[in-house]
Amino acid sequence: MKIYGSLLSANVRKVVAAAIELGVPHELEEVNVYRGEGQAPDYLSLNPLGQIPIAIHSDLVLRESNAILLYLATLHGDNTETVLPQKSLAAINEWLFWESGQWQPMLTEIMGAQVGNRLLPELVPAPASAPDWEAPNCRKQLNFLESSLKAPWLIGTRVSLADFSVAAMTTYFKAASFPFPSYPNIARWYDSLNELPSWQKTEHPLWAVEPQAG
Ligand SMILES: N[C@@H](CCC(=O)N[C@@H](CS)C(=O)NCC(=O)O)C(=O)O
Repeated sequence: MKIYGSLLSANVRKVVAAAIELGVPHELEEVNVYRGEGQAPDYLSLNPLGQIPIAIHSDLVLRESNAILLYLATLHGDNTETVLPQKSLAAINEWLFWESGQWQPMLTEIMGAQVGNRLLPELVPAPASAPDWEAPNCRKQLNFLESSLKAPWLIGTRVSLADFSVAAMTTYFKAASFPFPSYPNIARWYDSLNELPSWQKTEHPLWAVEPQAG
C-alpha cells in the first residue's frame, strides 16, 4: 500500500501506526500539505480535496483516514484479530465515527492556534492565550472519553483500530499543554499508547516537545 502524507499530520500518523501494528507492507510518500504540496496538480488529481492522508492499493484510492484504517484491517497481517476483533466491529465503528464527527472537530478548534503556530511559525503568530480546555463542549467530549477508558484500551484489553483513530489527535497534546492531571484515565491510556513501538515510530519530532516557557 502506498500512503501519501506526512507524519506531521495526526490523520496520517493513525494510518501509518496501524499499518505497522498490522504488519501491512506500506510506503509513505511525503506530501506536506502545510507547505502547499496538497495543491500540486498531480496530487489534486488523486485527491481533489488536497488533504492527507490518501492510501492507494492496486486500483483503490482511499481519502478518509478512518476508512483507510478499516481497509488496512482487511489486508494481510497476523495481527488482524488484535486490532479489528470482528465481534467488536460495531463498537470500533462507533469510535471511528465519534472521532471524525465530534472528537477531531472539537480538538481542532481548541488546539488549532497552538498546532498552527508550531507547524508554520512564520505564518501563524503565537497565540495570545492557552487552549481553553474548560470550554463546555471540550469538557463534555473529554469527560466522555475519560469515563469510557475504564479498561486499558477503548475496547477491552487489546489495542484496536479505535485506539489508533482516537489517539491521532493526542499527537498534538504536548504542544497544546493538555491538562493530563485532570483526566487520569486519558493520561494512563496516552502513556500506554506511547509504549507501543508503532506509536513511537510514528511520532514526528516536531510534536515530541513541550512548548518553550515564556
Ligand atoms: N477527514 C479527513 C481529514 C483529513 C485532514 O483534515 N487532513 C489534514 C491534515 S491532518 C489536511 O490535509 N489539511 C490540509 C487541507 O485541508 O488543505 C481524514 O480523516 O482523512
